Amino acid sequence: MLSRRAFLRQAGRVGTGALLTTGVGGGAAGWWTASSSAALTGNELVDGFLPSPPVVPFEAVFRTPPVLAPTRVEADADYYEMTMRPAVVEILPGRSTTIWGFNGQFPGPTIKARRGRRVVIRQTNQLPDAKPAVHLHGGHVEARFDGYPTDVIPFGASREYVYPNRQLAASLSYHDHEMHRTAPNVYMGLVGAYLLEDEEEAALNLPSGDFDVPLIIQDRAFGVDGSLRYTPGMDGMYGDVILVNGVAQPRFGVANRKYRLRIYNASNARGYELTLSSGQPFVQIATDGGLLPTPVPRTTIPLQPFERVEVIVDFSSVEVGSPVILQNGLATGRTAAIMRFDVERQEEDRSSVPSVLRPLERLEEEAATVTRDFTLGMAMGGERMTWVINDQAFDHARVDATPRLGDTEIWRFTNRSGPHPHPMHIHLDMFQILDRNGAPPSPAEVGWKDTVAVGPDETVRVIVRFTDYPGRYMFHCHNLEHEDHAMMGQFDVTP
Ligand SMILES: [Cu+2]
Repeated sequence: MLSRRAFLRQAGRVGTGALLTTGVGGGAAGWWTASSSAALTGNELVDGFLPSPPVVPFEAVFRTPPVLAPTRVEADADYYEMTMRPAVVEILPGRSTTIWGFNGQFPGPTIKARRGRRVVIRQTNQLPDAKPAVHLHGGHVEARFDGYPTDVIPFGASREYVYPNRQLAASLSYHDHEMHRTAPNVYMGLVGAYLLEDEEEAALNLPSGDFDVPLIIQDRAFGVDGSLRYTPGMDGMYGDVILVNGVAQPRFGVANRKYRLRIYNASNARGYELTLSSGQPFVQIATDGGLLPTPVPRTTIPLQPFERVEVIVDFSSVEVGSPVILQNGLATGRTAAIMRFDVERQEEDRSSVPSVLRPLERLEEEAATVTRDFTLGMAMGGERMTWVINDQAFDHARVDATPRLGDTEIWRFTNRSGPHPHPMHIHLDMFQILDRNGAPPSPAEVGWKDTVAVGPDETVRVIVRFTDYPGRYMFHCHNLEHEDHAMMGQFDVTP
């Protein structure tokens, strides 16, 4: 553990120091660098910054974040304790990187939750320079446990979060949600996987154990000394080093059999179009909210920040000794390759992918009582451009929607911000996509979602039912720099 002074010295090098002094809410000019075109592909230099030190692709060994053990187990609940603290880790060979991690780990430890069993996590903040609010992304939880951006944990304090897990099995994540500071905090490492499992899914005989792995994909930039460099452009922060589970472009030695990959785009701003160099399709089995009704083969999977997919990749068609590279079709140069699977051994495979996964309860358009319109755009906020919803930056004194508990509503997101996509996230309840520009969703998008990509000039209608918990919740763009400045609103579920 670093002393506070040593830590602040490090933080200065990290580059968040400059961000911290600009304040929030629309005052400071020049919060981001001007080069938005660089941000669009992520491959050019942003305002003359040197590229990160070189990484030899596929040299580092793939790993999965450790699964956290509960500190106490009761009949219907598991208790955990985590401490958010700075830590020095080696991400680039021979260089030290200060991260902010749950338990000092980047990404944080994985929580394995069981449907119907409560999870109680006591979070302690030992970060001198952050006041996190921990949010369970995709979690169906009471407002007081949802990590409202001002419900922060001061330095040295603790806060308990209760997650009932009365929802369908899905790959969720937990991460910081501090007001106007989510982007740098998550960038520094405050994110982890939360895998909610249930008996229905376990009965399906999908690949499990060592063959069921999370891939938490993020991009980061580094200074020559190994420090994380945070220099967001207009469209957000783009790094030139791709990390999977905190490892730069790792290699994963696999058997020639099926794997279940839970793929998280946990990048601040970067979008991906995932492909396999072998040309084989992924078989998508889940969206953000868990299993699809039926598996969907896809050769390309677009994924905006904090969308997730779960896929089965069958390496049995690949000759032992051959590599398969997971690629990003949206990138060129050093960010185009994400990781490599080296098919290095034969192994029996008794898992299967059934043709029917989980019946989907469709929300009917006719059940909706209200349609709400949210136009996504840019506006001048003080002296700089800011991201807005319905021409308004986030204001925690303003409520943007007041659904009644139990009601079903249609929310229509329209993107009027030029070439920038916006992954829109709604807290509290998963939703379903009704249509994109009037066309029904593809089979890969018919499942439950908590984050939906709204592309340039696109109008996406989603349907959502507000259940169980009254109170104030957020909805926002999950490009984290957009969210912080200030493409976010709140809804107040009234009993
Ligand atoms: Cu956005």
